[in-house]
Amino acid sequence: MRVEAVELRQIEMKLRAPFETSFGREEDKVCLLVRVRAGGLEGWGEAPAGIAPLYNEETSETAWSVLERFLIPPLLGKQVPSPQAFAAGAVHIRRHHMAKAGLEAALWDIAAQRQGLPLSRLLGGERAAVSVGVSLGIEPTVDALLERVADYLGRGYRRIKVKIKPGWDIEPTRRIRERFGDILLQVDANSAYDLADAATFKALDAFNLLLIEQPLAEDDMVDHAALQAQLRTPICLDESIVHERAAKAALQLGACRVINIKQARVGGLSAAVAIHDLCRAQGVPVWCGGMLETGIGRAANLALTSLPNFTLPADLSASDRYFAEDLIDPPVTLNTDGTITVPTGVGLGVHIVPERVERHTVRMARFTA
Ligand code: SMG
Ligand code: MG
Repeated sequence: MRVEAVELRQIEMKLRAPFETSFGREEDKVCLLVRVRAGGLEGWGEAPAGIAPLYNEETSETAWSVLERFLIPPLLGKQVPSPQAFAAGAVHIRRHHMAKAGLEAALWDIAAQRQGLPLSRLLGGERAAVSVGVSLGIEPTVDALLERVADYLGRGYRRIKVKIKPGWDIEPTRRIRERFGDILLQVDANSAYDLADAATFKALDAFNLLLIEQPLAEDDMVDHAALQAQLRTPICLDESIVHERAAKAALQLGACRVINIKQARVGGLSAAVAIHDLCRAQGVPVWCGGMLETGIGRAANLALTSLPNFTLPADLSASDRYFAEDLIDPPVTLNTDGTITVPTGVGLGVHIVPERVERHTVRMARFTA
């Protein structure tokens, strides 16, 4: 495909309610959208880098800069044989995974359209619908959290994930178990602890959690291995798994027993599929994480989650979990059985509403051959 033009947009959308984690509180969704025109087709991708480098090192500003200066110019007017070829050609640019993933996703959208296939099929997906759960932020009180859990269970979500941090861990988990019994429950610390906090995780071990996500520093595989050896509950790594080599190292060291795959964190859908395949070969379950994506990133995540080794519920909720109005129409909705249907149209398979994209754009630039 010959790349004719690329459009970059920074998007800002009010969240329906603030989302608080161990590293901060967000009231707005901020991301970049990448729109590529190639061979007469148009593809969209989302780079979910926010305002501040709190989840990882990227921001919408760094992603914009790297896309504008280093990733987009070499593509303009050139033949790009495949999304994988783009990914391989971008390896020499260090990191900036979300920036790369946004552009690669747009190329995947086009590649799927060219073959007349839904993206899920092109990636090797098999499922028509995927099992999902909801991720709940830190609330002012445990009672407020319990109300949120009740609300989302009532909407049909079958798995609850709660954010934890020191001082907000054992008590909320215990109260959720007391009130809601044997629901599918997991916790996510976003690296807020160190190995000296092992006692907290041993206490959490009693609650029969599906997994404990990213308890320790993202670059500390050794301590994660030491902690995992003390726990019955599987540790799941999120921030630590930045590429396939990190996944290999984590599994070899016993730093986790489950992996959260986010295509944006690992540098794109190609890398995400590679990690999925590696884990599948080793009998390690994976699940699809989320970065509060708009419908555009959500559609790519749904396609990815349809691959066979995504066996635990995804952090993929309906559009109305975060947005009064999504950028796609119809929005993503939850089925009564706690699943979300994988789009079946060609490419991303969702209808992007130009007027809504325009209304939420705070910065835009077009690059042409
Ligand atoms: O997309 O529903 C979603 C959010 C899922 O909790 C979620 N993501 O560490 O897994 C994680 C967080 C990262 C984003 S926090 C702003
Ligand atoms: Mg996480």
